[in-house]
Amino acid sequence: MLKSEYLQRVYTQVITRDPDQREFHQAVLEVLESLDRIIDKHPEYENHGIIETFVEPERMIAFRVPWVDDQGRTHVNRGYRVQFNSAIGPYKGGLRFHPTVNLSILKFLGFEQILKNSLTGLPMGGAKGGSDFDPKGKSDNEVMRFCQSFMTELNRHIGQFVDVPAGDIGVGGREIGYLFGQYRRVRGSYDAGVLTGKGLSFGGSLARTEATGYGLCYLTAEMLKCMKNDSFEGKTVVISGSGNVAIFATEKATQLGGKVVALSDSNGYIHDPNGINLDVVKDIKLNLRGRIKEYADRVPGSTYHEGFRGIWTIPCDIALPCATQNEIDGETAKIIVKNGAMAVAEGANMPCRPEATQVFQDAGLLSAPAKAANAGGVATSGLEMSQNSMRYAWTFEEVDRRLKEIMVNIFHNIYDASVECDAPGDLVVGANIAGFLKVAGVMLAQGLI
Ligand code: NDP
Ligand code: 2IT
Repeated sequence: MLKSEYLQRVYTQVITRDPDQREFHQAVLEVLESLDRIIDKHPEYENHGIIETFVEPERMIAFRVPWVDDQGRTHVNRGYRVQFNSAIGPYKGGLRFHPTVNLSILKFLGFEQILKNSLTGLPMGGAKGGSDFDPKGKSDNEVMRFCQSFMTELNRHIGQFVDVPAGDIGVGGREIGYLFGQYRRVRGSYDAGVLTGKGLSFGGSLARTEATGYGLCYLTAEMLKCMKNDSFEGKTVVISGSGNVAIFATEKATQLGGKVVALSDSNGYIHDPNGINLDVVKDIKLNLRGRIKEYADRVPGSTYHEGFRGIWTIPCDIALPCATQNEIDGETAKIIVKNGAMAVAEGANMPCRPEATQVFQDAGLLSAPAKAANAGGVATSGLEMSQNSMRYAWTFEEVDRRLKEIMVNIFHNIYDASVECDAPGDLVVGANIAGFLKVAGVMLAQGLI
């Protein structure tokens, strides 16, 4: 129950309007609980209807995506783009291709993206899109035909000054390439800044591929340094997932002196007490598009276990969930605490259920929320847009330096916000409030109501 009658009313309306959108409710409630601490100081929010406006997307686009498989059969998927908030810049956020995609998932992700993008300090609004298409087991040609059909519809809704999609689960360099090719074809114009995560030879930014995982570790390192006078050095790290975020989090955590001992996919997890051999993982996942199980066949001393949740029974000092939403529940969190972890940082979006975050906070673990911890991906997308506008490309070192600076700034901004609203060290509250104040201020200044 929220203390503020206004916030409770808004939350009740969110539930009543879309009773089935559980993930969206969860994301909204967490933010409203944080705002509950400051709402009395801001009567202008209620007077101008800011919160009820904030929780409603500016626009939701849904469309059919027909495509033909290699056997000549027609399939029809659903495509979406949720353009949530464009107060501080063009809509920006990833596309997810996964069978679980629906409006609840995309509204939760788009909502989180508004605050995340605000925290980066770059001028980007919030959006998310995608499809219930499953790229797993599809040939390159099938993925290409799907992407072409998807973009044939999406192209009219996006643009470098309008809405700039990028990757997310199931959408990586291959998909962005096909999507960009189709955009260029149907528009007859080379608008490099319309998508981010592009290939390096057609407007992509160096370090964008690495950015989310690297950024996660930069923020975690700053948190460890400032809040515990500690570092990754000598720490055991468990990372869930084995996709883009997990792979580059493993790379950076290892470079910073940590030992990553486990990775997973939706079927199961591998445990390698000697420390993950990332070359093998990259070969399996990036070259062969294989399953994480194959790691145990290739690396002596490692083991594979069915079921992705079991990864959290492996003791670690630092837990970096990098797979998907709600993978850590309260019970799992208790196991992580019991095994002696000191910090959790969310690489995935909303991987911890609210009960889990509560368990971590009650036990005194450092806990970095996704909208801050994984903001390095979209921040570097913002840097890609800057480079596209300049028609110029920075070096890897230059982009990486800017990424690191942004992540360090985010940590300090959210930490300072937590102190200012009387919840020192509660980075969930800090991130929600710091992200929100900026967007709400702009909504008021622009008279968007
Ligand atoms: P990828 O598609 O590259 O990898 C996803 C990984 O998560 C795979 O190992 C996948 O396993 C696993 N996974 C997906 N769904 C589930 C599920 N339902 N249960 C268990 N495991 C699952 O995606 P990313 O690495 O890009 O994304 C991972 C997370 O990071 C997502 O939450 C995404 O929103 C977030 N994120 C991504 C950013 C980016 O720049 N890419 C930026 C910020 C956040 P399997 O192969 O078996 O499906
Ligand atoms: O969740 C995210 O921040 C992303 N998937 C990256 C979005 C982007 O526009 O780079």
